Amino acid sequence: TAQKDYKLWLQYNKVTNSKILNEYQSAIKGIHAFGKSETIAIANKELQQGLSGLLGHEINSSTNENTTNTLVLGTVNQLSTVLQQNTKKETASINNEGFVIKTIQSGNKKQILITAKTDTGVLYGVFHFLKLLQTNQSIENLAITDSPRINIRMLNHWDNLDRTVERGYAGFSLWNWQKLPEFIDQRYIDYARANASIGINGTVINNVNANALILTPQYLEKVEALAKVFRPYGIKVYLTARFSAPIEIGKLKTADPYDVEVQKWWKDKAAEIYARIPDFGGFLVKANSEGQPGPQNYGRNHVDGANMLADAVAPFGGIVMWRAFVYSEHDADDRAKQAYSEFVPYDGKFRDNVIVQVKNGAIDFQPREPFHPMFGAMPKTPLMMEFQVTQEYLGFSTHLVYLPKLYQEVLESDTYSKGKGSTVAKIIDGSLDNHKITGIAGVANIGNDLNWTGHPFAQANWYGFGRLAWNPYEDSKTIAEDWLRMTFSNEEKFIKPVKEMMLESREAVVNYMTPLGLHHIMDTGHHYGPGPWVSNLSRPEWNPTYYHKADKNGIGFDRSSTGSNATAQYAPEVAKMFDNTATCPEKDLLWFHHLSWDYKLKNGETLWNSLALKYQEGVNQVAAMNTTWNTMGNYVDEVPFKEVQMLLNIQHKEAKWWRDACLLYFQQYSGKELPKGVEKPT
Ligand code: GCW
Repeated sequence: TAQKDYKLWLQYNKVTNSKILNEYQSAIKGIHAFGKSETIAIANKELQQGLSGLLGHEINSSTNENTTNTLVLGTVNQLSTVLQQNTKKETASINNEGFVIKTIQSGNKKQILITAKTDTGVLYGVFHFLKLLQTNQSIENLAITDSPRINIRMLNHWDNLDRTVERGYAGFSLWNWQKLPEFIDQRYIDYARANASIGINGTVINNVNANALILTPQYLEKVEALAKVFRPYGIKVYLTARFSAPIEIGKLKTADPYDVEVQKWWKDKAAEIYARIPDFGGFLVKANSEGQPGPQNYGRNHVDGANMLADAVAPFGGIVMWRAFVYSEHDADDRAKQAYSEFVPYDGKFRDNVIVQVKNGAIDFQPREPFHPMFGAMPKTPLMMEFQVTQEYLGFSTHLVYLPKLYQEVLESDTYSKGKGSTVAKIIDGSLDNHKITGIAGVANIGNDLNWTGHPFAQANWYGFGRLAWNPYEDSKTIAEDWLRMTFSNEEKFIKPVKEMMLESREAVVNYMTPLGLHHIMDTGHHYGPGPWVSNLSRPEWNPTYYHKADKNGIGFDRSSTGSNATAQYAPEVAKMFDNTATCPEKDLLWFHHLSWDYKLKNGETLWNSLALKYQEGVNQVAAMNTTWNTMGNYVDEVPFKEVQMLLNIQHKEAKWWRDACLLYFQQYSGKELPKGVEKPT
């Protein structure tokens, strides 16, 4: 049964509702595929596999194109003239990766057509069609046109060459460097297929804390083999570039971006990579951050570094994704302000093929952070979103947390950069500032665990990331429901309560870890479990005490105009809202303000009482998740059912651990009793 988890959301279980099954069986008698590319063959095979599971019998995959009740697929230019004419309007409205799914009726003949401008578009259309069946929707009269809103939809693997995964909680890296290039693990193919099913079209296969060896011929040969596997699935490979690679593997004395030999070294390296991988995507770079080398080592700046690499890949159509995750111990009055200060002055100075990759919040992938102030502040530079799918600060792959809720909250945030309605989504999809290159990255939660992600429900975070990358305006509720139907069951008695549980899980983790705007109080280094008391680390901004600043007078980080003034990095409307305790959303209160323990919240309770009640609420929410799950045994396979049960038990125990540890610690400062309703620590 572990095999079932492995299949992710592509279970293709036989449709159980007989009316719906009937509808599908009579509408789909055969498949006809126009075109012979590898991608079309993959699409055809996926349909056969999916349909034989869903309908319970094999479907003829080489049916004559004129037969009624045939599923017809192919790119627009391969279709018959009649079919081309029939979908002219629809195909004109899609982009290169979009697709059209349309019921075509002429006389007694009825067919379903899946078409697109490219083979990859057809493949995406096929997965979309299968999703309709997996989620039991009617296919009676289809008229669907859909296109991705963001160009680059990618995973970032923080995978090291020794197969350890930084912040990975699902086993070791998928990439078996030792056996590559000759040995192609089936897992690479299944990985590509799963990604294609949600529209992911790029992957950075190695860690941003980079090892220059990946750029040597010995490794490039292996990267080439992976790229070959991914290509027909529409997925491009990207690599991280260690800035000091010219020294480490190129025998140069410097990596100074102004040095002509260094520039030439990168140009030659790019040419060497493209000779092997003609569709290589480009480089992702972490520079001058957490000890990584970068242009600042030579007195140069981010623009100098990024543009040098951009010039090297430009002739081949490559891009550079330059990360904005920088902070320094030398300027540590408020870490949250540093990326903005280092980058915003350079707006408009980057080459056309550079995109700056910004984490969703200004600190580091916390259970909740206000959106990063860089979004909206660099209109002349394309900014790409970096979300974390792996749960570094959210209970690893042990806690059930449905992350699309978090992503959606960020994407919907209004930056006001061009007045009301300037949401983060509109910045990263390029629509607000008219950018040609647009991107979104998710730090992968995937490893070689049998079920890929460690926690069965963490599969939903991979899935949901892909869906939001395709359409950042989608509702995370719809995504949760689709995922549940595709993965487990279409029974309403299952869907409704489990969906509720998923949707609440994000707020639960915020409540039992960092309510009311608290952040970064996890134990240090590994970031698992509470550690608000830690204060002895060498760099000030590594200590949890730096972030919560609890004392007898109160708690919270004053980032308002009376404090670090980080609020001033936002557009005036947003700055004003965060700056004032009366208008600052309570969920972000202690992110922006240091308030007395007696400060009254909107519900009339003191800050101390509210904090304690929030911690308790988090524990209660996890208890409720347990109760819900315990009644779902009939709808879920035995292995994932039991796994989730055990994991929820740990999560409940640890929610209490968080509550007790944090409240006992903060109580030393507040000097107050726990309010009624909050369980006493045992
Ligand atoms: O979240 C922090 C992590 C580091 C990571 C860094 C980054 C890859 O603790 O492990 O390094 O961010 O994003 O660069």
